Amino acid sequence: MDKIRSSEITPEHLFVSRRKFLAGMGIAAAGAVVLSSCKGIAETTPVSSPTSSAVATPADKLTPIEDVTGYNNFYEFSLSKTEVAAVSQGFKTSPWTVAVGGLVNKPQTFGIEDLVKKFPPEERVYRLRCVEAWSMVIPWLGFPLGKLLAEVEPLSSAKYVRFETLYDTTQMPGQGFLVLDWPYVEGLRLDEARHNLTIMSTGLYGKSLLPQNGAPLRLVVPWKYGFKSIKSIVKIDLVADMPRTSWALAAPSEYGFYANVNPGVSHPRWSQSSERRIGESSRLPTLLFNGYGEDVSSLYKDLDLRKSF
Ligand SMILES: Nc1nc2c(c(=O)[nH]1)N[C@H]1C(S)=C(S)[C@@H](COP(=O)(O)O)O[C@H]1N2
Ligand SMILES: [Mo]
Repeated sequence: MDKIRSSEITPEHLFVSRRKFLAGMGIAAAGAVVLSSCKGIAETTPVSSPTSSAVATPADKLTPIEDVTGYNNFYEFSLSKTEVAAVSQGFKTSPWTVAVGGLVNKPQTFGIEDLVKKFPPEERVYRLRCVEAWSMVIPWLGFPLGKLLAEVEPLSSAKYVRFETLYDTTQMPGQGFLVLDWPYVEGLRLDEARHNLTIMSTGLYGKSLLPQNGAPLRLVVPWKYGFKSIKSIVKIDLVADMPRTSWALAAPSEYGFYANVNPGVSHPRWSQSSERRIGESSRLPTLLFNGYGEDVSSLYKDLDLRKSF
């Protein structure tokens, strides 16, 4: 991990809700939050072999697996990217169920093994652009979220999808940190959730996900900043109103609900016009919708792209 200089890293949370910080520390002055730490790799289990994807893959070089599995944002385990892997080692991902309900005809709870059997993983090579201005290229395994949503038959009143990560303070020490309200919550508009590029990932580089990448099941939305791609999901609800999502609640002036990658809209504390590609030496220009505009821009005809963030 020595390729990655900590001086280049701008943690998402360095601005932390003052209210929360004060509440947690019981003191009257707030500064930067102290980061914690650790490291290692968890065991893996085989997945059924992927079917090929109809989706075009980027020409970009794949990010080395060591970086994909060794440099992570997963605050439930650690605020230090290089320590998430070790702290999350041994995270229990079996048995695991995902309850899909809310405004649907057929609410159902799926076991993770049944999901993988029902929707054989396809390989999707996507760019992942973190809001902190670094990026990776990851060969995911997964299935379109739309297939899962079709199983539960959303009602016409359903307009959004709300996702929740596991809440288990015995396994996730970071859920004691006051950076976010736990469990981590994310959301999509229903048309975004049904878009073919939106997948539920169960693996990467041909293997099951490791805990640090969101095992056993995480969302991947390649045209949005990485924080939308919520990890270790246990609950999915179809809802009528825009969900209140974790980052948007913690710092509403910095993280919006849409969070579409947009080089033209700066983060209040840094530019989004370029990005550091992990494992590569030079910075790259950041692309509108992370380069997926041809596929997704039609979803945003009514959004003002000067402030879509
Ligand atoms: N539950 C949960 N999901 C999460 C996060 C998190 O802290 N908790 N971090 C997000 C952020 S900021 C990014 S950039 C991606 C990183 O995914 P990766 O570590 O698999 O590359 O996961 C996202 N999903
Ligand atoms: Mo991120």
